[in-house]
Amino acid sequence: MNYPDIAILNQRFGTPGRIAFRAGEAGLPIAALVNKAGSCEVSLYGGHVLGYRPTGHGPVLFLSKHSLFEPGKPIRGGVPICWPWFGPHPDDKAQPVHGFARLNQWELRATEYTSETTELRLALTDSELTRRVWPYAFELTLRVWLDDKLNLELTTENRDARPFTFTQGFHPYFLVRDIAAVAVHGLANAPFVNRLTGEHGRQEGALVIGAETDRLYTPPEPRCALLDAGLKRTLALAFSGTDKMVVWNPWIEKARAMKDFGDDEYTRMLCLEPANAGEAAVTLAPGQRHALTLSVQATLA
Ligand code: TA6
Repeated sequence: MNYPDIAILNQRFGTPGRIAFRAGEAGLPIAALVNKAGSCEVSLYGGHVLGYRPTGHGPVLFLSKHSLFEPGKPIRGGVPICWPWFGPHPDDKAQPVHGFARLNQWELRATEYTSETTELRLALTDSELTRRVWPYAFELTLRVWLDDKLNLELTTENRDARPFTFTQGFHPYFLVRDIAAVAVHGLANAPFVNRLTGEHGRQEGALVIGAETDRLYTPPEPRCALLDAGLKRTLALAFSGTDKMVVWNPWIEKARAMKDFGDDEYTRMLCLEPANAGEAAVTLAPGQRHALTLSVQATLA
């Protein structure tokens, strides 16, 4: 894959002390954003937030030590963009899980900063390759910006002459000290579907993780909090554009089965994924847009 020239990216879009580009693993172009409240790194491959570190805190996102950084392979950790389908392809199992957006090089559209914020805007548009798999004209834009939070906004525009329906999600891997010492608040009494069995349930109190967990929740409010006793940290999530959130931890067997994930890494991560999945699929008429947003704020517990 031909990556853009890092020197040109810095010349055109960089700002010393705020926005810089570098060649990461396998030469992937990475944008580093900084403001007084923190820093984050974004790979142009996949439109993929790799890391986020608020000032005064440790890393918020998990990145597997075994992740691949190869064209056509997903990065394991950070915030994968799942689009235009969430989970397995509805009809063709030969297609990659979670769509092709995270497997493509995104175009850098703009960077900007103020005294409070630093922002990056990326875009992915249809191509001959994408149309072979998903026969529609589209533009996907991703805004990543830092204020006192990490903020993401994924906007889908239907540029086709026909309506299209898609599913999508942010798939953030949050770093935890010990999966046995975390709890997710804000899901009490929320209905969920167990994606492993298809069974329906209702959350009683805070969610704690003690086995493989893959659930599609309908939280009462589009927000939740991850309390991490080990890190003495709370991550407050707020989202919009869907009323669904997937909670995932692969646990022991699935962790062992994933080549790009350490056998014991399940103890250090939890995915809380705002997603237009299942019945929350989105249908856009030609010219219509839809935005999915997520913000993450770290505070001392
Ligand atoms: O979001 C949960 C999930 O769909 C799980 O079922 C599992 O497949 C996970 O995503 C990992 O997906 P990935 O394609 O990143 O391996």
